[in-house]
Amino acid sequence: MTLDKQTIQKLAAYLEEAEMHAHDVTKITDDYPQLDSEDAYAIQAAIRDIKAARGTRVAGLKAGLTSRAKMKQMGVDVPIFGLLFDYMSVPNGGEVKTSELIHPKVESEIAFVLKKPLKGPGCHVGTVLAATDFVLPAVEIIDSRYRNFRFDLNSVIADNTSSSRFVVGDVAQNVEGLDLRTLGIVMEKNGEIVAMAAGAAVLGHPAEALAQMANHYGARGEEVPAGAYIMSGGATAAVAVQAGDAIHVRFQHLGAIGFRFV
Ligand code: OOG
Ligand code: MG
Repeated sequence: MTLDKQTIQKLAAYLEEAEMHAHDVTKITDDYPQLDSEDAYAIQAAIRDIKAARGTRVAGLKAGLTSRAKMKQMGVDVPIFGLLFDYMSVPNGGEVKTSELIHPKVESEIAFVLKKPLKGPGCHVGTVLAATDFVLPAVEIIDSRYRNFRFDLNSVIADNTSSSRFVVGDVAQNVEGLDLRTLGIVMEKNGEIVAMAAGAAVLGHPAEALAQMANHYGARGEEVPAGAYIMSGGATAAVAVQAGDAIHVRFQHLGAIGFRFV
């Protein structure tokens, strides 16, 4: 920790303001190069508290930068963890308003809902699968608040890992009998295939993202609660979108997700 409480608050307000007014800002490490990951997660938590004071609730948790494709695209090679809020949920078949966003991108993910809490340290793929109630297909719409979508690890953690919107599919499946490593994902934009992946693109197994999340929370004396909706991170690279674009993603065994940007 290198920042005092007041600076954490100031940077949280700076990023919250950028999100709410859909305007980009310079990355916070330009002004605070010494900022460490503890500071960054503290800023993320302060953003949560600002939103909570307005009545906004946490709707889920997410892991990010969990696939080689995403790590390479963003030049960062450590998984990160963020929050999803109630207003970010868009129904399958629905519309996303680009006027509320800065420079959105879409990525395909596998989401989990737990029946038992996960308590790190020591969680692994087996722990996660035993605690999983069901999995769902998901698409995340990320929207960095930073100019030109460029950032470093601590800046993006503070910016709530670029969380912006998410769409959950309708098909829930038990993990028994489902091999999440070979589960295929085909993402189309305006009828053209723009990205493809198998579940193993995410840390070898999407459940590994939740194991690392639980170990991260565990190191802070917190657990990942039962019932939580959790996204395991983009299996594909993220694809830039604009108003008028239609996204359609087919997930093997898990149905499809479709929505439009207006
Ligand atoms: C950070 C968020 C990454 C994912 O699934 O990898 C993320 C970013 O790329 O802006 O959500
Ligand atoms: Mg994501």
